This record gives sequence, structure tokens and C-alpha cells, in this order.
Amino acid sequence: MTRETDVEPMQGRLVVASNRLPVVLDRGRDGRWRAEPGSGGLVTAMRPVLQGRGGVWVGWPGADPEQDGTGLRKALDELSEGSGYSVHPVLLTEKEKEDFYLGFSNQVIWPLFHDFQTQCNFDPRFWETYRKVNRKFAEALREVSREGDFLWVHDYHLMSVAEDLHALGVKSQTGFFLHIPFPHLDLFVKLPWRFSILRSLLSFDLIGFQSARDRSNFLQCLDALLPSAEIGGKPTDRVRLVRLGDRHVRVGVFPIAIDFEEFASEAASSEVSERAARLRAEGLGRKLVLGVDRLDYSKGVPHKLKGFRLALKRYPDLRERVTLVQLVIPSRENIPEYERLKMEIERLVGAIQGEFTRGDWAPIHYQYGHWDRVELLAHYREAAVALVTPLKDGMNLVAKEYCASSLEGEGVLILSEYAGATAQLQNDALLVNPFDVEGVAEAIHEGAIMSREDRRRRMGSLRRTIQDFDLSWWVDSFLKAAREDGWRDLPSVHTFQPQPPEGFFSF
Ligand code: GDG
Repeated sequence: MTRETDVEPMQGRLVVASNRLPVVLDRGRDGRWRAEPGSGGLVTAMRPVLQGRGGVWVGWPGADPEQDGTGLRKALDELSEGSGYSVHPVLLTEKEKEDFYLGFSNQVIWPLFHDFQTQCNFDPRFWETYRKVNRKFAEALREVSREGDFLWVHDYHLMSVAEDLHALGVKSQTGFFLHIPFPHLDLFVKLPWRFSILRSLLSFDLIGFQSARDRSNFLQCLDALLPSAEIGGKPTDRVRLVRLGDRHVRVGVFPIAIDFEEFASEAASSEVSERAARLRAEGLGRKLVLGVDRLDYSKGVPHKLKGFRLALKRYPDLRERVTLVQLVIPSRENIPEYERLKMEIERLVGAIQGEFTRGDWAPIHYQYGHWDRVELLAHYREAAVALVTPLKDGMNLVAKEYCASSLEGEGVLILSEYAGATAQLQNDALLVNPFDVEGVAEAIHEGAIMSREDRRRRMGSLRRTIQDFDLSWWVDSFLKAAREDGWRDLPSVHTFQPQPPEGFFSF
């Protein structure tokens, strides 16, 4: 389903830039490139927007240009014709891919911004290439945009683009959205290029974060490292203003969302219903506990496995009654840390199977790979409990997709305190600190035995929140914030503070 949004940010077109174009390229046996639409959180969010209002999407197509630049452009043009917007490739060399994408983006910014400072490789060559590639993106934006367009740049790969746009004399208004968390000052100061990154970000006209936590970290960094920046507004304002010299920058909180109606209607389709019924039959009446995570150390997969093991140990009544289905999606396999993580997960799964398997019941169904959409939605629909335990996450769309697909309204969401989604879903999810293995085990037990009434009440409320703040709300709010006065009447932000347990003594 495609949806148009009702907000005109300005008179011009929308030009989106992200590291990857929303395509998967494949070279057929005849040697010709074919471009298929891609998937993923950012793509799912932005594609309907561009389809509805037209515009341009600028990004790396994911293929090696040296092999056949011309054929590649032709395949992309063909895709543009059918999609309602045009795509414009930024071509990267092997070295740029290594140092910009695998290097600076995924071995500096990704670990640091997810609180894994010890996994950072602060190689100065990575930074040099990052700057060069950001410049390349800015040049591409200058080439495709015209005055009055709104340039919407996405994510940590492209934090310096606006600074380059200024240097190139581009006058269009710009917005930036960070899909991942922004770290606390104590971590951010470790970054050798901390001043450059802050100044580059302040070259955008609007900066959007996923949660109040991330914006507050960013503002704290500004306060400490660029004291000449004046910060206006209150922590609960959707948009706050920062003044640096003659620049005025809006800094907002826009939790990314899903197309609720699309998930709900697809989950109700006959294909998904049939697959869900088969899963139920195969499960022999056992409760399905579900985990869906990209292979990434930020997702806390070993932590959830340890929590599940402890739950089975402490509560023998769970044995043979619940099965954990854990999908791990391959990601960044060229980085050694990801290979190590995969081995750790597989070792833990093996140990738990060895300890608890009885007769025809194995406690875990572990899959390393991809599911198609029907398989994913059937699992969401059938799962009695979703176990979402990231150690840090910008948002976590899986948590929202699970609720939207939980059509009977009886699923239980166990959610980490460190997911961006927690600020919105804290009242009705079972919250856990994933580092607290006992807390995770207790939540699994509580989720498995929760009364139907309680489950319905919680899931009903989760679904309403996700529906009220859905994808079109997210896009509209961002674009409203970019307009002259549009941001003034946006609703206030959700915040999250861990609550002390009852009876906890405070001074
Ligand atoms: C980043 C931030 C933020 C996964 N496996 C399959 C599959 N998926 C889809 C899910 C979901 C998406 O991939 C994963 O999104 P997440 O939000 O959980 O995580 P990241 O990939 O880390 O995304 C994150 C997001 O950006 C958006 O701003 O929420 O915090 O880290 O949509 O459904 N889809 C299919 N088969 C799979 O096997 N079809």
C-alpha cells in the first residue's frame, strides 16, 4: 500500500539521500543488470513517501561500477520509470567501500554510537575517505537538485553532507535524520573527529533523532564541546532551536514508525493465515517465543539466550511448553567481530539444546538467514511472546511490527529498556534490562503465564499507540518541522526513565 502525506515542506521536490539506494542489483546470466526494489526499515519508510509525491533518491546502488557503469545506469533508469520517482546512483570504488562503509561507518560510528567503544577502530584513513565520500554525495545532490527542493539526508553514513553542500554553494533547505542512537557525552568525546562531526551536523537546517534520550545526549555534547551554541526550548518540546553564530538549527525528536495498516492487513491475508496455522500445528500447542534480529552485537542475542536458559532452569513448567524461534539475519560478514558473535550465538544455542532437549521437543529453533515477508508475518502473528532485547537500539522496528501483526491482540512484548521504542511502548510492554539475566528470565516466565485479560489489555494499548504514531505521522512531523512555523504545534515528546522497584529506598 502506498500513502501520500499531506504536508508540503516547501514548493520544490523532495530529494532523499541515503548510503544505499532502495534497490537490490542482480546481474543475470546474459550479463545484464536487473534492479529489484530493496527492503529494510529506511526503505520501507521512505519509498511510499517518494512514490506518493515524486522526487529523487540519491545513494549507492550496491554494485561495482567498474564492472559495467552503463548497463547499471540503464537498469536503474528502468526502475525509476516504474516507481514514480527517479534514482540517482553515487558510485563507490572498492577502497571507498572499505574505508567509508566498512571502516568509518561500521567500525567507528556504529560501535561508538551503540556504546561499544572498545570495538572502535579510529583509523585516520577511514575519516579521510568518509569526508571524501560525503563530498561525493553532496556533489550528486547539487547535480540533481534545484532551488526550492528539500534535501532529506539519512543516517550516520552521511553526517557531513550539509557542510559540503554549503561549500558547494547549494542553497536548498536540508534535513537530517539519525536512525541509530546518539551517544552520551562520555563516549562521544572519545571520537577524534568530535568537533568536526558536531559542526557538520549543525550545517543542516533540521536534525531529527529517534528519541528524547538521543537528542538530550546530542544537546549535552553541544553544551560541553561547542559552548557558543545557544540551546532554546524545553526537553519535552518536539522541536528545540539551537543558535550558532548566524545559524538557526531545529533539533527534533521523531520516533520512526511503521505502516500499521499495511502490516495489519498483510498479516490478515490468506497466505499468512495459512502459514500461521501450519506453524501452530507444527508447534503441537507449545507457546512460541520469537526473536528476529540482524547479526549485530547491539541486538543482545547472547543476552536473550542466557535469559531463556535461566528461565528454563528456574521454571521447569516452561520446559516442553515453550519454544524459542530465533531468526538471525546475516549482516556485515566481512567484519571479524560479527563472525565471532555468530560463533558465540551458535555455541550458546548448542549448549541450551544439549541441556534441555527431551523427546520431540527442542527448546530453540535457530535459523541463520532471511525469511520472506509471509514467513516473517506468520511468525509475528503466531508468537505468544516477542523477545526484543537490544543492548542499545535507535528504535527497533521488529517490536512495532510484531504488535501490528498480532491480530488476535493477545501477544506479549518483552522489550529492552535500551530500545528507542521503549519511550513510546513502556507502559504496556514487559520491560527488561538485557544485562540483568535474572530479570530477562523472570519476564519470559511472566509473559508465558500472563492472563488472557492482561495480555489483551496490554496488546490493545500497544497497537493503538503504534497506529496513532504511524509512518505518515512520522513523515508529516518531520516535514512540518522543516516548514517555517509548522513545528510549533507538534505534540510533546515521550520520555523514558527506569523506575525503581517498589520499596526501593531513596534518599
Ligand atoms: C536501523 C536501526 C531503527 C529483518 N529480517 C527480515 C526482515 N527484517 C526487517 C524487519 C525490520 C528491519 O528488517 C529491521 O529493523 P530494525 O529496526 O529492527 O533494525 P536495524 O536494521 O538495525 O535498523 C534501528 C531502524 O534503522 C529504522 O530507523 O529502528 O534502531 O538500527 O523492518 O522486518 N524482513 C524480511 N525478512 C527477514 O528475514 N522480510
